Amino acid sequence: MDNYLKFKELVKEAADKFKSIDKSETVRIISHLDCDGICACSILVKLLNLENMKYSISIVQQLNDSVLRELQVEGYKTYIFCDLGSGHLSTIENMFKDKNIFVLDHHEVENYKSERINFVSPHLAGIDGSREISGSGVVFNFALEVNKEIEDMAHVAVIGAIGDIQESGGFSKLNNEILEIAVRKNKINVKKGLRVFGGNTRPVHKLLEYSTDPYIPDVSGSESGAIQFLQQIGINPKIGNDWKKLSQLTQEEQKKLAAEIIMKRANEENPEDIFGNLYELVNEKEDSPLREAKEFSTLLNSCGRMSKASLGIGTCLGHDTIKLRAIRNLADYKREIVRGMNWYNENKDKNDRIMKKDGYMIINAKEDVLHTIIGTIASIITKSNGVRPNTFVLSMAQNPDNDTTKVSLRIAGDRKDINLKQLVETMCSSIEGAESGGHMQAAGAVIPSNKEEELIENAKIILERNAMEESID
Ligand SMILES: [Mn+2]
Repeated sequence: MDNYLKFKELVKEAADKFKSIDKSETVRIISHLDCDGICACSILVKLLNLENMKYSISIVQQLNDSVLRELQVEGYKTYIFCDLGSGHLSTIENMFKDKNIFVLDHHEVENYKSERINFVSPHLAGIDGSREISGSGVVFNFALEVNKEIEDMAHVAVIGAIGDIQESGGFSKLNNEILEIAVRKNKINVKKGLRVFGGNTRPVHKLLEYSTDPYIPDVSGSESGAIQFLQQIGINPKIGNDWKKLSQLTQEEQKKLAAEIIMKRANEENPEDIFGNLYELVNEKEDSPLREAKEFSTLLNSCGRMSKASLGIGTCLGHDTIKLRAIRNLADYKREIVRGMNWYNENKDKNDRIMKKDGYMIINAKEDVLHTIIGTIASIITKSNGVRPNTFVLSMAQNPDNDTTKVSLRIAGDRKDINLKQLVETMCSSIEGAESGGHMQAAGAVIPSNKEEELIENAKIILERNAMEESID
């Protein structure tokens, strides 16, 4: 059977099981903390609302034994895991013996054949879940099979896919089907534009400074470089006392800017690679961070990371007052990131908390940086000036439980041949109680805090070896 038909078949089977749930019971939903998980949860909540069903929600950063144990004692009849669970099928099946379990996910699947779980995953149908469909896309397909009115939430599944970086010059088949529904329902308008983040909300010079993909020589990573560049090409970066936004440039200026960026990128591999699709949420205000799908996804991520996932869910469901609160929360999140970067800059030349070696860097922020922010800080560091391409950045921060430590691994540049998830797995292999996860380009783990030193020792050996391999070839 065709892979896509097979996937729809899986969706239908699970949806049929869902339809037989007694509407008087409360359904337990567990979803992932990131943008995609929040979108997936929102679509499911909308479905349960449409079906007049009751629910209780938890949003978690990762599924692990202690989370599962807490859920197990709650005594619900039906549990739905979305955007997570694929790596825990055997544990779930063992712990939730006489429960009605749904796992709607797109992550890599543990090698285990479940007998009882209603499991929907693109991987079961031979479809690549990292690229072709997100967790919210899986939930959307499932929900569509139960109630066609869920089409009104198609844009949320598109935002989820964008949050999981599944858009690259367009979408592949399954995501594209969802996008087409969102366009037909007048939720999203696709247009071509400069592929820079924050066109409606950020000053032009700032979005040029922060643009690392496309990379603009002498401009990316440098505020003064960005302002100079605008002045050189005859674009005044200011309007009165305010900085100009991209949407405030005239058509003429926008064309000029695009042409000059291409010129600057003359020595790059694809200098014209500065245009891409912009996905506009047509019902949001022009200058809102909810107007453009990539920014919307960042806002949802910020809700999760500031432990305010419910604001993200309310935003996806279209509640106006909650949207305003989510936008305010985005400002708090940005402040938290600035605080984290300040900590990094104050400590980067001291050796006790930030260890800089040839080809790698190990940061232990302990409680000085929020555990949900440390991965983002590590990503920003990999993109900043002064960090050479292919440098590994391993970062750690204390979790709020005070017993465990959050670990993240990133790499500067776009080296595609190295699997960070595997490196983290290897670092953790000797550490009892460690749980690792992630993907090729961004990976992480949670370890017992009393094993930090052991992890650092392992990391030194592994990162040094991989950094050396890099310098040989
Ligand atoms: Mn996901």
